[in-house]
Amino acid sequence: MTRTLIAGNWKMNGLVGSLTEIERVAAAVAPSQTGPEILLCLPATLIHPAAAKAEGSALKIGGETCHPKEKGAHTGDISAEMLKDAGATYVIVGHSERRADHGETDAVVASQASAALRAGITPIICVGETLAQRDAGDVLNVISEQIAGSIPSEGAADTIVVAYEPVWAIGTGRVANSEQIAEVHGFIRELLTKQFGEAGRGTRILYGGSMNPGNAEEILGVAEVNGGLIGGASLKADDFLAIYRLAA
Ligand code: 3PY
Repeated sequence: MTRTLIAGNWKMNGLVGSLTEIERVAAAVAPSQTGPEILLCLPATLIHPAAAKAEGSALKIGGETCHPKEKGAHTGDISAEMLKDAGATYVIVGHSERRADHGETDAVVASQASAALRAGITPIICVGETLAQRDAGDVLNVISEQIAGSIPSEGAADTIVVAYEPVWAIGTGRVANSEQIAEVHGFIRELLTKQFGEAGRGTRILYGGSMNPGNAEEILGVAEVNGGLIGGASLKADDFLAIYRLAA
Protein backbone atom coordinates (compact mmCIF):
# COMPACT_ATOMS: atom_id res chain seq x y z
CA MET A 1 0.00 0.00 0.00
CA THR A 2 1.19 3.54 -0.77
CA ARG A 3 2.43 5.26 2.35
CA THR A 4 1.10 8.79 2.75
CA LEU A 5 3.79 11.49 2.94
CA ILE A 6 3.20 14.67 4.88
CA ALA A 7 6.01 17.02 3.88
CA GLY A 8 6.65 20.59 4.99
CA ASN A 9 8.39 23.20 2.85
CA TRP A 10 9.82 25.98 5.00
CA LYS A 11 11.04 27.95 1.96
CA MET A 12 13.29 30.90 3.01
CA ASN A 13 12.02 30.91 6.58
CA GLY A 14 13.53 29.83 9.85
CA LEU A 15 16.46 30.86 12.04
CA VAL A 16 18.39 28.73 14.49
CA GLY A 17 15.78 29.68 17.10
CA SER A 18 13.15 27.90 14.97
CA LEU A 19 14.73 24.56 15.80
CA THR A 20 12.46 24.46 18.84
CA GLU A 21 9.49 23.94 16.47
CA ILE A 22 11.35 21.04 14.86
CA GLU A 23 12.13 19.60 18.25
CA ARG A 24 8.42 19.74 19.10
CA VAL A 25 7.46 17.91 15.90
CA ALA A 26 10.13 15.27 16.49
CA ALA A 27 9.02 14.72 20.08
CA ALA A 28 5.45 14.09 18.91
CA VAL A 29 6.23 11.47 16.25
CA ALA A 30 7.59 8.19 17.52
CA PRO A 31 9.40 6.04 14.94
CA SER A 32 7.03 3.71 13.16
CA GLN A 33 6.96 1.63 10.00
CA THR A 34 3.25 2.23 9.58
CA GLY A 35 1.08 5.31 9.23
CA PRO A 36 2.07 8.42 7.32
CA GLU A 37 5.67 9.44 6.76
CA ILE A 38 6.55 12.91 8.05
CA LEU A 39 9.19 15.19 6.55
CA LEU A 40 10.36 18.79 6.86
CA CYS A 41 12.26 20.30 3.93
CA LEU A 42 14.34 23.14 5.30
CA PRO A 43 16.73 25.93 4.34
CA ALA A 44 20.24 24.52 4.05
CA THR A 45 21.41 26.29 7.22
CA LEU A 46 19.01 24.26 9.35
CA ILE A 47 19.38 20.80 7.86
CA HIS A 48 22.23 19.47 9.96
CA PRO A 49 21.02 20.72 13.36
CA ALA A 50 17.45 19.69 12.51
CA ALA A 51 18.58 16.19 11.58
CA ALA A 52 20.27 15.95 14.96
CA LYS A 53 17.06 17.02 16.71
CA ALA A 54 15.03 14.52 14.65
CA GLU A 55 17.28 11.57 15.41
CA GLY A 56 15.41 8.69 17.04
CA SER A 57 12.03 10.05 15.90
CA ALA A 58 9.95 9.42 12.76
CA LEU A 59 10.64 12.93 11.47
CA LYS A 60 12.73 13.05 8.31
CA ILE A 61 14.61 16.08 7.05
CA GLY A 62 14.98 17.27 3.46
CA GLY A 63 16.44 20.06 1.35
CA GLU A 64 14.62 22.52 -0.91
CA THR A 65 16.81 22.30 -4.02
CA CYS A 66 20.18 20.95 -5.13
CA HIS A 67 22.75 21.53 -7.85
CA PRO A 68 23.03 18.86 -10.56
CA LYS A 69 26.77 18.40 -9.97
CA GLU A 70 28.41 16.64 -7.04
CA LYS A 71 30.95 19.40 -6.32
CA GLY A 72 32.96 22.16 -7.96
CA ALA A 73 33.09 25.86 -8.73
CA HIS A 74 29.44 26.78 -8.16
CA THR A 75 29.48 29.51 -5.54
CA GLY A 76 26.47 29.44 -3.29
CA ASP A 77 25.12 26.14 -4.55
CA ILE A 78 24.60 22.93 -2.61
CA SER A 79 24.93 19.42 -4.00
CA ALA A 80 22.65 16.50 -3.27
CA GLU A 81 25.65 14.77 -1.69
CA MET A 82 26.05 17.72 0.70
CA LEU A 83 22.37 17.51 1.62
CA LYS A 84 22.71 13.82 2.31
CA ASP A 85 25.87 14.38 4.33
CA ALA A 86 23.98 16.93 6.45
CA GLY A 87 21.20 14.42 7.20
CA ALA A 88 18.66 14.98 4.41
CA THR A 89 16.83 12.01 2.89
CA TYR A 90 14.62 13.98 0.48
CA VAL A 91 14.96 17.10 -1.67
CA ILE A 92 12.31 19.24 -3.37
CA VAL A 93 13.15 20.01 -7.01
CA GLY A 94 11.29 22.17 -9.51
CA HIS A 95 9.19 24.14 -7.03
CA SER A 96 7.48 26.90 -9.01
CA GLU A 97 9.30 29.52 -6.94
CA ARG A 98 12.64 28.05 -8.11
CA ARG A 99 11.36 27.79 -11.67
CA ALA A 100 10.31 31.47 -11.56
CA ASP A 101 13.11 33.00 -9.45
CA HIS A 102 16.01 31.02 -10.91
CA GLY A 103 14.77 30.14 -14.39
CA GLU A 104 14.90 26.43 -13.68
CA THR A 105 13.58 24.59 -16.72
CA ASP A 106 12.25 21.04 -16.89
CA ALA A 107 15.71 19.92 -18.09
CA VAL A 108 17.38 21.54 -15.07
CA VAL A 109 14.80 19.98 -12.75
CA ALA A 110 15.43 16.55 -14.29
CA SER A 111 19.19 16.96 -13.75
CA GLN A 112 18.59 17.97 -10.11
CA ALA A 113 16.33 14.96 -9.59
CA SER A 114 19.01 12.84 -11.20
CA ALA A 115 21.58 14.27 -8.77
CA ALA A 116 19.32 13.37 -5.84
CA LEU A 117 19.08 9.77 -7.07
CA ARG A 118 22.86 9.65 -7.54
CA ALA A 119 23.32 10.79 -3.93
CA GLY A 120 20.74 8.30 -2.64
CA ILE A 121 18.06 10.76 -1.59
CA THR A 122 14.49 11.00 -2.88
CA PRO A 123 13.55 13.86 -5.20
CA ILE A 124 10.11 15.43 -4.77
CA ILE A 125 9.50 16.68 -8.31
CA CYS A 126 7.07 19.61 -8.45
CA VAL A 127 4.78 20.42 -11.35
CA GLY A 128 1.86 22.80 -11.69
CA GLU A 129 0.18 25.29 -13.99
CA THR A 130 -0.13 29.06 -13.70
CA LEU A 131 -3.52 30.75 -13.57
CA ALA A 132 -3.09 31.97 -17.16
CA GLN A 133 -2.44 28.40 -18.29
CA ARG A 134 -5.51 27.17 -16.41
CA ASP A 135 -7.67 29.95 -17.84
CA ALA A 136 -6.44 29.03 -21.31
CA GLY A 137 -7.58 25.42 -20.77
CA ASP A 138 -3.99 24.24 -20.98
CA VAL A 139 -3.62 22.48 -17.62
CA LEU A 140 -3.18 18.90 -18.80
CA ASN A 141 -0.77 19.86 -21.61
CA VAL A 142 1.40 21.80 -19.16
CA ILE A 143 1.40 18.97 -16.63
CA SER A 144 2.15 16.39 -19.29
CA GLU A 145 5.10 18.42 -20.59
CA GLN A 146 6.48 19.04 -17.11
CA ILE A 147 6.19 15.38 -16.12
CA ALA A 148 7.84 14.24 -19.35
CA GLY A 149 10.65 16.78 -19.00
CA SER A 150 11.29 16.73 -15.25
CA ILE A 151 11.44 13.02 -14.38
CA PRO A 152 14.96 11.78 -15.13
CA SER A 153 15.36 8.69 -17.28
CA GLU A 154 16.83 6.69 -14.40
CA GLY A 155 13.90 7.57 -12.11
CA ALA A 156 11.82 4.59 -11.00
CA ALA A 157 8.28 4.49 -9.65
CA ASP A 158 9.45 3.98 -6.09
CA THR A 159 12.49 6.29 -6.09
CA ILE A 160 10.67 9.52 -6.89
CA VAL A 161 7.76 11.51 -5.47
CA VAL A 162 5.69 13.91 -7.58
CA ALA A 163 4.02 17.01 -6.15
CA TYR A 164 1.19 18.80 -7.94
CA GLU A 165 1.27 22.44 -6.92
CA PRO A 166 -0.95 24.77 -8.95
CA VAL A 167 1.08 28.00 -9.05
CA TRP A 168 -2.03 30.11 -8.44
CA ALA A 169 -2.62 28.29 -5.12
CA ILE A 170 0.85 28.96 -3.72
CA GLY A 171 1.10 31.60 -1.04
CA THR A 172 -2.24 33.06 -2.16
CA GLY A 173 -4.56 31.36 0.30
CA ARG A 174 -6.44 30.01 -2.76
CA VAL A 175 -6.77 26.25 -2.85
CA ALA A 176 -7.69 24.07 -5.80
CA ASN A 177 -11.08 22.43 -5.25
CA SER A 178 -11.51 18.66 -4.96
CA GLU A 179 -12.60 18.27 -8.60
CA GLN A 180 -9.60 20.21 -9.88
CA ILE A 181 -7.24 18.19 -7.68
CA ALA A 182 -8.85 14.87 -8.63
CA GLU A 183 -8.61 15.68 -12.34
CA VAL A 184 -4.91 16.53 -12.27
CA HIS A 185 -3.87 13.79 -9.83
CA GLY A 186 -5.78 11.21 -11.89
CA PHE A 187 -4.05 12.48 -15.02
CA ILE A 188 -0.59 12.35 -13.38
CA ARG A 189 -1.35 8.77 -12.28
CA GLU A 190 -2.14 7.87 -15.90
CA LEU A 191 1.15 9.41 -17.05
CA LEU A 192 3.07 7.54 -14.36
CA THR A 193 1.52 4.19 -15.26
CA LYS A 194 2.32 4.83 -18.92
CA GLN A 195 5.92 5.50 -17.94
CA PHE A 196 6.45 2.87 -15.23
CA GLY A 197 3.71 0.31 -15.91
CA GLU A 198 1.79 -1.08 -12.90
CA ALA A 199 4.56 0.15 -10.57
CA GLY A 200 3.46 3.70 -11.40
CA ARG A 201 0.38 3.11 -9.24
CA GLY A 202 2.69 3.19 -6.22
CA THR A 203 4.44 6.52 -6.93
CA ARG A 204 3.34 9.05 -4.38
CA ILE A 205 1.61 12.16 -5.73
CA LEU A 206 1.41 14.99 -3.20
CA TYR A 207 -0.87 18.01 -3.38
CA GLY A 208 0.70 21.36 -2.51
CA GLY A 209 -0.70 24.86 -2.39
CA SER A 210 -2.08 26.57 0.71
CA MET A 211 -2.83 23.28 2.49
CA ASN A 212 -3.65 23.84 6.16
CA PRO A 213 -5.34 22.08 9.08
CA GLY A 214 -8.72 23.41 7.91
CA ASN A 215 -8.64 21.94 4.41
CA ALA A 216 -6.22 19.01 4.74
CA GLU A 217 -8.80 16.35 5.53
CA GLU A 218 -10.82 17.07 2.39
CA ILE A 219 -7.72 17.28 0.17
CA LEU A 220 -6.18 14.10 1.58
CA GLY A 221 -9.46 12.31 0.88
CA VAL A 222 -9.33 13.06 -2.87
CA ALA A 223 -8.52 10.08 -5.10
CA GLU A 224 -4.83 9.73 -6.00
CA VAL A 225 -3.71 12.21 -3.35
CA ASN A 226 -0.97 10.44 -1.42
CA GLY A 227 0.02 13.26 0.87
CA GLY A 228 0.76 16.97 1.01
CA LEU A 229 3.56 19.45 0.44
CA ILE A 230 2.78 22.13 2.95
CA GLY A 231 4.13 25.67 2.97
CA GLY A 232 3.21 28.22 5.68
CA ALA A 233 1.28 25.73 7.81
CA SER A 234 4.43 23.64 8.28
CA LEU A 235 6.25 26.46 10.10
CA LYS A 236 4.35 25.94 13.34
CA ALA A 237 4.61 22.55 15.00
CA ASP A 238 0.95 22.57 16.10
CA ASP A 239 -0.41 23.21 12.60
CA PHE A 240 1.94 20.76 10.94
CA LEU A 241 1.18 18.04 13.48
CA ALA A 242 -2.56 18.68 13.09
CA ILE A 243 -2.24 17.93 9.36
CA TYR A 244 -0.10 14.86 10.07
CA ARG A 245 -2.74 13.54 12.48
CA LEU A 246 -5.49 14.08 9.91
CA ALA A 247 -3.50 11.87 7.53
CA ALA A 248 -3.04 9.09 10.08
C1 3PY B 1 2.65 26.27 -0.46
O1 3PY B 1 1.84 25.61 0.21
O2 3PY B 1 2.53 27.49 -0.57
C2 3PY B 1 3.79 25.62 -1.11
O3 3PY B 1 4.39 26.21 -1.97
C3 3PY B 1 4.23 24.27 -0.68
O4 3PY B 1 5.38 23.86 -1.35
